[in-house]
Amino acid sequence: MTDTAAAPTADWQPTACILCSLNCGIEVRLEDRRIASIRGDKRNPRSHGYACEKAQRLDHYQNGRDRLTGPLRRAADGTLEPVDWETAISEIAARLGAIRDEHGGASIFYYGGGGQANHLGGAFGSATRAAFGVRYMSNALAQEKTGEFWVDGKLFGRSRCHTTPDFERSEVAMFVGKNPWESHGFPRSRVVLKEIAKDPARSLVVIDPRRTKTAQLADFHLQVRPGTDAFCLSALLGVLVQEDLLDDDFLAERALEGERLLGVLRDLPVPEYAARCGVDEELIRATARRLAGAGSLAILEDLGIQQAPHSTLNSYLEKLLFLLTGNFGKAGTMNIHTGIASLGGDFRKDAATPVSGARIITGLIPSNAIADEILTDDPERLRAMIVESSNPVHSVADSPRMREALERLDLLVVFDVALTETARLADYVLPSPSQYEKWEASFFCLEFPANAFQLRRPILDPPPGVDLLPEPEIHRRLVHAAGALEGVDLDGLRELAAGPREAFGAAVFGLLGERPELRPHLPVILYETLGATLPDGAAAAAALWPNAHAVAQMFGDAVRRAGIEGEGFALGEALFERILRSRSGLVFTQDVYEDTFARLAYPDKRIRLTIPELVDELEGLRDELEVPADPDFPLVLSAGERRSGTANTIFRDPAWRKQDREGALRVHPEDAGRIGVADGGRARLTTRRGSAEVVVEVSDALQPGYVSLPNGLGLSYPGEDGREVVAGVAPNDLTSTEDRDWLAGTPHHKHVPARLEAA
Ligand SMILES: Nc1nc2c(c(=O)[nH]1)N[C@H]1C(S)=C(S)[C@@H](COP(=O)(O)OP(=O)(O)OC[C@H]3O[C@@H](n4cnc5c(=O)[nH]c(N)nc54)[C@H](O)[C@@H]3O)O[C@H]1N2
Ligand SMILES: Nc1nc2c(c(=O)[nH]1)N[C@H]1C(S)=C(S)[C@@H](COP(=O)(O)OP(=O)(O)OC[C@H]3O[C@@H](n4cnc5c(=O)[nH]c(N)nc54)[C@H](O)[C@@H]3O)O[C@H]1N2
Ligand code: SF4
Ligand SMILES: [Mo]
Repeated sequence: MTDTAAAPTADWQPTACILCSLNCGIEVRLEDRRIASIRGDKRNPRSHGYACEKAQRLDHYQNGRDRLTGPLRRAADGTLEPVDWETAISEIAARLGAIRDEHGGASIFYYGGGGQANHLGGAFGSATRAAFGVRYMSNALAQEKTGEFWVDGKLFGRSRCHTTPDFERSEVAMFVGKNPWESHGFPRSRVVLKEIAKDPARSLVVIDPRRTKTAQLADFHLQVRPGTDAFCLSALLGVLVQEDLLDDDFLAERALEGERLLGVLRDLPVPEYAARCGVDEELIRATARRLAGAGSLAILEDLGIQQAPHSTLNSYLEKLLFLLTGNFGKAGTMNIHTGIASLGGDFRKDAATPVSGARIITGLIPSNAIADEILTDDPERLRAMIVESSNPVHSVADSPRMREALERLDLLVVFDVALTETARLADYVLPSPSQYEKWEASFFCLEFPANAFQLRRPILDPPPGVDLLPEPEIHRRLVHAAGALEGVDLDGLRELAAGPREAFGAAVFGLLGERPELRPHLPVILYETLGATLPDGAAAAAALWPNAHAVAQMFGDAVRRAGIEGEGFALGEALFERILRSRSGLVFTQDVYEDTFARLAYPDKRIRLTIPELVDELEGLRDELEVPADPDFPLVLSAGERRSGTANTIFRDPAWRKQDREGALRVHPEDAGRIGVADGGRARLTTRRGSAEVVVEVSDALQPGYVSLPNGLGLSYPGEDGREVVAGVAPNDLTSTEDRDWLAGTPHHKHVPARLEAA
């Protein structure tokens, strides 16, 4: 049920937590400008009242001391000075235009477009990119999920055939390099984990080198040696094939091209691979049998394998576990979900970056390749960059090199709410109201069978006296300053928008048919026309109107099953109206399991099991059974562990963290003992890239030889006295851009060779 009928109580206002991709629905109560009380919103159709403890700290985002108050420009003396919007926009447009005219739009790069919850503004980025001929773009997905997307594309025919686990209903739930107790990743994570753990008929399987809070609940914890998942996963698959545990009926009916893959798995030396990954062979066999015997199995992989050696191969092997056992397209298994908008790039034909030839997947350049594309004299290099809602100086591998690259650019424009590490390097900083002060939405809509979306309305005004513009308005101004909408009769369209929608739609789509170059500008055109007719200042939501119609067209039955009525155009309109009115969000599609098969993109609706490039890599694992140790860097550092005290760089104030203020390096007692450092003591951590002093937390949840640093620390933040303080270590001061997957370019953040010495 949605909440259109019941209005929220006067002082509790529905919105969402913006700290992770779940965007749990919350209700908040304000005291002056402070977010004073927060509770889970029971009406939210995804989170049903669930929220974790981090949401209680949201005021540290809303009222951070380093929030920007107006646009800034780099002055001749190198400092950032205040500037008015008109000057900033016209200068940026002139400079971007000049770079495009001299070097081509391919030299201007766009990065970001939304963090964990602010994707509405990013939807307007297509207009700015088109206005300046921008060709290359990327975002954080290109340092985690692009390998997985590539695999989806090969298995299912299209990288947008993305599968989602149904843990609510699964008999066996499996997590590979994923610690949902801390990082969530599916709705009501902790509630569901506890339910599975306490039910003797259900099992929890975890592959993680650490005994995480999730692993503590597990029935099967495969505590792999760091970076050896390819051996562990392929040994599990080897057992399935060799012990004849495959779902032959499913494979015969739904899959093709299995011969080569199954041949390799049949010959795979399970005992040697078990030894290589450090997991008892009997545990691997027992786990494989449990997976195969389960009535339903759902699996979630994440950074522990995506940001580690054999990243893309790992994603492939993970997916084979559920495919070979037939756990696909049924309750409690893996299904292909609907979506409200794409989070990827523009899906152009460019297969590789212009300078280093890195593979572009779903339109995104690997984050690790960015510096290579700038720090070169190649005439094709990137020369200007627009960063929107992202902090790449902090979040991309090798921060010092990223900093050098951004300094080398002819122009850097940064959209943000705070003076971040990246904004400090900008030529222009363009500030926006916070996500609680404007219309916003997250496009992380990944659920099945009920997929939900929430359009969030502002719950307070921007602070008095500040000079901020929401991202859609910044894009609109840039696009006009570039002259990209000249000759478009916006007044005429605005008049039509006040009348029947169908006539308005015909006019807009007629225009795009005549002038296809205007298509990327649709969000801005709608914002200026349809937007003016929407209630409560919801102009930015006009950008969602074509999405509502596209969803209605692609998934009409699923939309109607969600209780939205109509046919054709009327269904799209009804969905759009419901989006505008449902303050706590709505279920926009209600799927049936057969939809998963219908969504396969190969015309014959069959899965392709063999991915030749990755089967080659799988065969090559035999050559990696012996790995020589590096005496200079005997440890493996996991740089960027999610903890209850981390939230990417959305909270910049270290005071939000009640414990673990500096983000301790977790170390096994044996390693701590060897270098003579006690719990709470200090040590020096060194990698090939850099060195940092860390606080040590001694913990036997790790294995010897393995140390782990949290993500999101090492940010510069003004103290009470206004002086900048840095708490903890920025993980990417220690990582290198060349440590990446050969195929997708995803970084090996979880696998950095390191050494530790007493400080
Ligand atoms: N609290 C909190 N939650 C978050 C975030 C946050 O900053 N803080 N960030 C959000 C974001 S952007 C993301 S992408 C997700 C990420 O969510 P996760 O992927 O769950 O987060 P991590 O802790 O980075 O990594 C998961 C696990 O991988 C394990 N690991 C490390 N090396 C290996 C290995 O070689 N093999 C295996 N199998 N496992 C390994 C680690 O021990 C860790 O437990 O979290 C989201 N949720
Ligand atoms: N070493 C290492 N590096 C990692 C990881 C790791 O595990 N280890 N994890 C990687 C992963 S999975 C991810 S997702 C990335 C995340 O890294 P980034 O993509 O850089 O994202 P965030 O840290 O979430 O930063 C979001 C930015 O958006 C800004 N912001 C918040 N609200 C608004 C708004 O309304 N408007 C605007 N314009 N800006 C806003 C915030 O101030 C912040 O600067 O980091 C990656 N980097
Ligand atoms: S951090 Fe994630 S799981 Fe926790 S309340 Fe926020 S959105 Fe929900
Ligand atoms: Mo992420």
